[in-house]
Amino acid sequence: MVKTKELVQIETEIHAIEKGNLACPGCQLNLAFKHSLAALNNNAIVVIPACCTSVIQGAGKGYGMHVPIFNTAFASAPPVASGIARKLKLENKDTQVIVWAGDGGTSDIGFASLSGAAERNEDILYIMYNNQGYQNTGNQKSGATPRGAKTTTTMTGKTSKSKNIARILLAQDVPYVATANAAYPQDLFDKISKAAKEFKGNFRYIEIYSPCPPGWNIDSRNIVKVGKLANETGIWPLWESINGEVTLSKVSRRYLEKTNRKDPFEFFKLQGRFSGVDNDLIQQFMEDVEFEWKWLKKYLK
Ligand SMILES: Cc1ncc(C[n+]2csc(CCOP(=O)(O)OP(=O)(O)O)c2C)c(N)n1
Ligand code: SF4
Ligand SMILES: [Mg+2]
Repeated sequence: MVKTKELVQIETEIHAIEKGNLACPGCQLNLAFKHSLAALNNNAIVVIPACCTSVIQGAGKGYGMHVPIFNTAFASAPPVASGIARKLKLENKDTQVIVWAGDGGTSDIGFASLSGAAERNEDILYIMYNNQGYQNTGNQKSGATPRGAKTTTTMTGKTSKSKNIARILLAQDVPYVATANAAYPQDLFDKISKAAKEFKGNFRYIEIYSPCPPGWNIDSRNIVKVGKLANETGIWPLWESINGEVTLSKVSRRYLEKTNRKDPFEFFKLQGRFSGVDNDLIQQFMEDVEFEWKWLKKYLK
């Protein structure tokens, strides 16, 4: 795993996104973007469907991103990226083509074209940053919003289970699939780097847990704490699948044993989106989490 000192050194020299961009204070997608692009030495072309990242990239000269960006309509990001990747291949260029998309653009509106690009095994690294709602347009629920979370369209808490896109793509035999978390930059850096180097030429998918202070109603000073608690409570396990072989990532291994997990109340109490929500819904959400672990245990190498 990349060492903290090494990562700091790399990110001092390579930063894909400038300070003073338009992200809200504490925004985790912003950090996730920086860590991901640093892992690629900024050698990437990034295709972005409508989302918060379309907005934060520019407030004028000197505030933008240091990588070429194609902003696209929602469902067209994977086909646009496919075309760019094929053209780069014809020119023998090694630049990595990324789709960088939100959870709404991935699990709902862009899902058909994502699934199509995976089926064609396009040479794309698809990264979904998961802030669990349509945050750019004011926190509406998405397919990735967890059960129990309040959004502007689920005002007393979402009653259905979230979609698990990583597992859906495993069913499509995508060669590299992983979950990550912006609060664990070293793990994220290593996964992006591995996906880019070892699986070049294939479709790859990484999903990054990216807490959002206004959407989740969290004090931005607690944002990394919430990200870490998602792992420490077992709510967001980190794993990767290489050609269908699933392994738990180092930072999540000890939480396979339920008694090692922190009390989920620690996680819920820091987020306004869960406050006042019926206990039954919270209970069902925790059952969803157990379902995930049951699946993991079945498939672990
Ligand atoms: C077809 C279409 N429908 C709706 C919109 C409005 N819109 C722009 S960004 C966005 C939210 C995207 O949510 P997500 O993909 O989760 O990214 P986030 O904003 O959370 O970063 C919506 C609904 C749009 N641009 N195009
Ligand atoms: S709304 Fe959330 S995801 Fe969007 S820029 Fe603000 S903190 Fe980041
Ligand atoms: Mg979102």
